[in-house]
Amino acid sequence: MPIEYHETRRDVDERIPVSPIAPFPLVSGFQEVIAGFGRGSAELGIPTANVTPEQLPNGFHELELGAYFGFARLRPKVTSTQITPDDKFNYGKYLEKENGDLDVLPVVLSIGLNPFYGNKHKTVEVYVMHEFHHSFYGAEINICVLGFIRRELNYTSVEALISDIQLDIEIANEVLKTPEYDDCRKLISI
Ligand code: RBF
Ligand code: MG
Repeated sequence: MPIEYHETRRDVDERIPVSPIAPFPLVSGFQEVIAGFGRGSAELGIPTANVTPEQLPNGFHELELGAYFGFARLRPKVTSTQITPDDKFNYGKYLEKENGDLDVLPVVLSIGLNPFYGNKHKTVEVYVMHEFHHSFYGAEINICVLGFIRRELNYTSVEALISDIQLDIEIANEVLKTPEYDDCRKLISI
């Protein structure tokens, strides 16, 4: 049987198979949410949770730079540190179960050097498609990567970057709701 693919939207789009194909699914295990450059929320309106690339398991290091999609699940980090509401690092103390913050949530990821910003080192960042009421630096996140959307690009304007990320998000949502991908939630649900 030949492999079937979802339709592509842009020239740069990779063909996404109707079911995940190796090396996917790739599960990260719980990773600490570190501080990024702060541009995600401030400049793009697309806040991302960054993790340390070197801490990720093997399969992640071989991934091409670009945009990916999958699911992720957050959990607060157990700590004896006293946390006040003004602390930047709250270790996920204010994640709310009732708001669905601890559910398996759809994500898009950027693995890259962000040529638009000229980073020197590779970053791995996750945009979680969910409305949080608080930030969660220092919490832990388990990421399940399910497919490659497109390679990393440079842009001439921040608007062009934002509109491509928005299309990445649309593509991810469309594919993740199909049973073949939705079923992968269980890989990180407990
Ligand atoms: N930055 C780039 O310079 N080029 C890209 O192609 C690119 N793709 C992205 C795709 C997704 C799904 C996300 C969440 C981010 C992407 N970014 C890209 C990274 C963006 O520059 C970064 O999130 C901000 O600089 C905040 O660190
Ligand atoms: Mg970030």
